Amino acid sequence: MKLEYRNSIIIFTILLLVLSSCKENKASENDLETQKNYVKVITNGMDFEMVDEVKSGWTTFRYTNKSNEPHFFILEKMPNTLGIETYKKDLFPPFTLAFEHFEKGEIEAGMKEFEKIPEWFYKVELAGGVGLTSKKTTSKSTIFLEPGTYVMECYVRMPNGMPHTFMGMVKELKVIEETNGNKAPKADYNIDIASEKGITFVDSLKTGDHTFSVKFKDQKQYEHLMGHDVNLVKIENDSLTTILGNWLNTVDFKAFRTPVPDGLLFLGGVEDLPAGKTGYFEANLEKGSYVLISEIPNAVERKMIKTFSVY
Ligand SMILES: [Cu+2]
Repeated sequence: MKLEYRNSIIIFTILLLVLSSCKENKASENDLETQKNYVKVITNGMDFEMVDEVKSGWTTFRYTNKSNEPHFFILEKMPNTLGIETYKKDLFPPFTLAFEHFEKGEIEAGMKEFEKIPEWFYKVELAGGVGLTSKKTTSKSTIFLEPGTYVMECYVRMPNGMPHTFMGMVKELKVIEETNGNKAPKADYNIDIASEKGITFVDSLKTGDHTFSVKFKDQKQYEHLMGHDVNLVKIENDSLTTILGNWLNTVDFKAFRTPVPDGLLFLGGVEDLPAGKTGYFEANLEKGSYVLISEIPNAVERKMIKTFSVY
């Protein structure tokens, strides 16, 4: 009697599993996004809504920015076994205090706060991410993720200078040993980025959906303590390149703040990767003028900008 009862429970459980997997299959048939194995990341305000853990390997992030501000996220691979708690405990106090000092014009006092930054911070590896993405815009980037613990953040600044990191745009992502088996995407166009040569890309291309590979020929640390990256921006006219370059100079404490200058539409890209690595991003391009630009100080002077047209 007992055994029969157990058997019927097992059968019932199996039936439920079969039914639920049918349902799942049906859902994925109707949803191309699911079939493509995107890791969905959504920002509603000052947040990253997403899973806490992914498998290692080639990973496509589909970033939907539903908010009214531009955002991005960079993945920072943490040293040893450190995670988000250490990140917040050790970095939030010195950084927030420093930014409060800077806002009051107290540069020296602000710099003094940075001396409290612990040693481990300098062992963090920048590991790619999704480039700047305008409000109400979706962007897609593909990055190879090694197993480990990552912290992702967006440090676009509030109108008062405070980076979004301290407003909630910071999240831990665990990448497990098990691989997802994904292959690298096939690129339609390649972009080279190097500290001396700058950004190399074609002068024009046709409208439509394109996948771009971004090859990091080298990498270095600039004055803002980060490396170079590639952001795709649609610009209303060519005179906006200087304004864009100035806005992206985070060494200027007044820069990188919202609201963004008019006439700029950020369409994603690939955040800082180490030398020799390649990242990918996808974009649907309409007719117009575009630039690929790096979020580094003096990007225009450093040739870390490439204008191109879409016809
Ligand atoms: Cu942000």
